[in-house]
Amino acid sequence: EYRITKPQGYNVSFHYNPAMEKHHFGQTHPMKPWRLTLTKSLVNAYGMNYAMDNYHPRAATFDELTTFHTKDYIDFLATVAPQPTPLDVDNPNPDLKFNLGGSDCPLFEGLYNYCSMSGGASLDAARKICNKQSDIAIAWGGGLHHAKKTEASGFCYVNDIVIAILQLLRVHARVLYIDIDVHHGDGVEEAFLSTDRVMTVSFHKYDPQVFFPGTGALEDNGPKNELNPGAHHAINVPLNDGITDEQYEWLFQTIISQVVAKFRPEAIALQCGADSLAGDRLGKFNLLVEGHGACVEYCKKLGIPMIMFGGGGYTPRNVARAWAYETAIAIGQHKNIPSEIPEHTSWRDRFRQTTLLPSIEEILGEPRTNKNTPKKLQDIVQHVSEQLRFVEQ
Ligand code: ZL4
Ligand code: CA
Ligand code: ZN
Repeated sequence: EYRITKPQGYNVSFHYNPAMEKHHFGQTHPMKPWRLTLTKSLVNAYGMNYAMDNYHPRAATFDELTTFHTKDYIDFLATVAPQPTPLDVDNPNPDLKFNLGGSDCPLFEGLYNYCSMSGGASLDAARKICNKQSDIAIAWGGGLHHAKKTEASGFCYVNDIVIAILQLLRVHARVLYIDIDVHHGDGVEEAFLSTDRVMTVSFHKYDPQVFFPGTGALEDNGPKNELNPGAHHAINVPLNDGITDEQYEWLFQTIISQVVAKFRPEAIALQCGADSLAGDRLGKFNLLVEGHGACVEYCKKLGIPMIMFGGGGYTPRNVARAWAYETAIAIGQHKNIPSEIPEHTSWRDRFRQTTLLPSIEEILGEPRTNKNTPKKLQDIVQHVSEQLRFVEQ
């Protein structure tokens, strides 16, 4: 019934491979690929598909995956036999390598297909930005920011973001990477530590002894030596539990406006991890879909070509809400769609909920205690401003 018409002169593309959802990390593993299906069904229920170019991208090839990863690692990923999920967390099979086969990065059935589809969709999005067919390209199946050159980490095996940014760098002089997942975007940061053509900015919960991956302190801005052009090009925004929309939006806009003024990116890669939302199974922030989406809206308004990636997000109904709402922001329709989720999605039956934008009380009952003091946020902004003074105009 809903059908949003295509805007003239502004192109948004949606890169989605429906075969990703068939993959399972294992019972009770937090990462649930079917959240992508839930997202897509909500996007379609609102008729947003009519306002975008929809692509079913092919899987990335071996050569595409090895633009970042080593051949050894991708060879192993492509050929290793699936293993039952280990129950003993600390003692995964000693024959396994590359940090594979533990409880975070299990060797599930179809793993290589899953990874190459995620990478393929993000690379397809990057190509549409490079050839200017899209102003915004959306790849919710990507955003797997922890994967390293030769190692899996934190539910991530292939770093589709790095592969997509390498593609953007063929055409664009400078790319800004922004990461609003509740975890530190360590894999992307590490990949570009030695170049001044990529600046990385991650907002995340930071509590090194307790919270994964334990990196991303305020003072970590890339190796500082005279010979490293990448020095000062890694920005970290460490946060505590309970941060609110108001605080997060203020930090995001204050920091990103300064970064953009100084770095003058020609393209933006935005990782939209939805585990920074209130009510997430792993994250403990108090962000609403509106607050999370305000970051996306702010980036869109910069008028710089942009890829939007997925990432974390462990309460599937909230992930779908956020990514559907952010798809609406991309096409400029978020103020026009009703918060009441269309009847035929059977959201009422499945989740006993009917709104796209629930209040914090509807999500949590009681919000998390906010452990972010105004003083701490001021100090963060102060430190970032000082770092940016080292970045050449
Ligand atoms: C699980 O229930 O902090 C994996 C992982 C599997 C099923 C059964 C096994 C039970 C929570 C997490 C034992 C699980 C123990 N199952 C996991 C140091 C850790 C070692 C592993 O959003 N145990 C590791 C990774 C993080 C650690 C977060 C975020 C990705 C992203 C982008 C990655 N790893 C302690 C935890 C479960 C599980 C339940 C889990 N793992 C929660 N946090 C982690 O940034 C996509
Ligand atoms: Ca982050
Ligand atoms: Zn995360």
